[in-house]
Amino acid sequence: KINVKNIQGNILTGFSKDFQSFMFLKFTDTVEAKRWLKDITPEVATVEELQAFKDLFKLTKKRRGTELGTVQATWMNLAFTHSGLQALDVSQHELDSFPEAFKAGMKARANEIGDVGTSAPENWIEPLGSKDIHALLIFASDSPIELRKYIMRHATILESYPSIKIEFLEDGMDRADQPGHEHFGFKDGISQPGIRNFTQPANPENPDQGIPGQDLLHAGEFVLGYPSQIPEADPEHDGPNPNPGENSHSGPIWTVDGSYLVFRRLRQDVPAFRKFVEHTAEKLGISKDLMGAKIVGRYASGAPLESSDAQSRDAAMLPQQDPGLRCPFLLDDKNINNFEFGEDEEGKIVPRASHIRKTYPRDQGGEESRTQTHRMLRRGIQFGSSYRPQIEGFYPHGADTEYPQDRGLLFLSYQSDIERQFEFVQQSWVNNPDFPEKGDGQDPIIAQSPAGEFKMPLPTQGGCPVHTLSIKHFVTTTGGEYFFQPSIHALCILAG
Ligand code: N7H
Repeated sequence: KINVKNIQGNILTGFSKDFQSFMFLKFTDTVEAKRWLKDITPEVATVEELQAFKDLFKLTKKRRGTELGTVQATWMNLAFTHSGLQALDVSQHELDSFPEAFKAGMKARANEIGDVGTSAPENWIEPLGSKDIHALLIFASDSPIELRKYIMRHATILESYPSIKIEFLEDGMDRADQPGHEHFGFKDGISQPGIRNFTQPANPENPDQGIPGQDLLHAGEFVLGYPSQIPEADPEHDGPNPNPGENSHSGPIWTVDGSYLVFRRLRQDVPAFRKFVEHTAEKLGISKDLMGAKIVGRYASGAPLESSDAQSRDAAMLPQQDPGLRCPFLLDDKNINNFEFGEDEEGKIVPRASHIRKTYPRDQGGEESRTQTHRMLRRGIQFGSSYRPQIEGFYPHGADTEYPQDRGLLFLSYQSDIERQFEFVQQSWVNNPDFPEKGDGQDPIIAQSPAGEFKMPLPTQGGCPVHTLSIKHFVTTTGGEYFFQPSIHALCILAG
């Protein structure tokens, strides 16, 4: 049974709030840091609280027939870096027992995950990646005013603890002009792994239940102390998993019910991405909509390019216009994630190096259980203002005069093993030009090399030529860190 009272809410339920802020703290006095922790632990929102809110929201929506429910909430969650746990006086023996990637921090893992060139840590925004980052407070709210008030309250609490310094504050928000869409214009936050004994499974007899295509994984993939997809006896095991694994575990015993959080500040070059899509579409004689979909694996509306329906599997006849706009049912829970890649082995419909296929290849190359050991719960949110060429034409320095092109994604993912999940995906799939097949190319959205190749079979009536496109680098890492997000019980232990 999942301990919903003990697990922080953003991990399993997800805040899903339009306004979120991230406050990075440094501790310089252990006793004071522990006192502060004791003070704020009662405010940390749990899975149980978030689920109760969701149920209430659904109920009001049903009653009022509108999503504009009156129920609103403001929440806080809390995580620590390895140096933060050290500053809280965790014993050396326990500190040593954490996994390598977490101990090293994201900056030290730059070579493993390909943060090179302009994405290299020496170009990151200070103090992101430095050992001065000890804790991360995540605030989330439906209302920007409530969020501000709540942050001010916490800033006031911090005034009574002068040894704790606010090192950095970053605001994230859903795009007002295109809600739910990231800055390149694509709907995000669609495909998430389901969790056994937590997520409602899809029911073929009742389409209102669950999301078809969302497989339910063992909770230990995302929270420590539960069965995982991998038998513990064979940590290298990457094949089908006949038996649920032993309880996933690493680090001290109090890490049970906690999760590792990967935070990445990813800047997106929207004008360059748009130009690339336009020029390439024109060169290949296809629409911009289809070109974008070939790169991402979904049209901008979120409509999947791949279909579960055999009749619409003619790769040469893919819609040129985004079908999600005309046929909103394609975006229903029933259809939006209900596909595999197995019958499109060659990537004629969804190129094998497209973003969603690289980051979760589903049944590519055989059993899906092989890829299910590398999943993450994504909790990202946008930062910066939307790119508006009309306005930026009037103001040569862009809409935001101080940082005209600083917009992108605050990527957050939860997993129980940073190396096997986030790092593996980034290194062995995304950045690897030979995955899944030799020469397929790199992920055109998030591969970190300055330039790379992207192989795109484009079926025409005459055959299926493979186009090898040279892709530039549209996403730059401007900071990041690995955190551990403890259970409520563990917060009490850390507070002493
Ligand atoms: Fe991605 N994008 O706009 O193109 N992502 N992503 N991502 N991403 C997804 O299914 C995007 C990033 C994953 O299960 C969609 O939710 C952008 C990182 C995974 O089918 C879109 C950035 C990593 C999935 C984007 C970015 C991932 C996924 C489709 C950076 C991990 C689910 C919507 C600025 C290393 C795949 C959806 C599945 C989906 C975009 C970052 C991973 C539109 C712009 C760093 C696992």
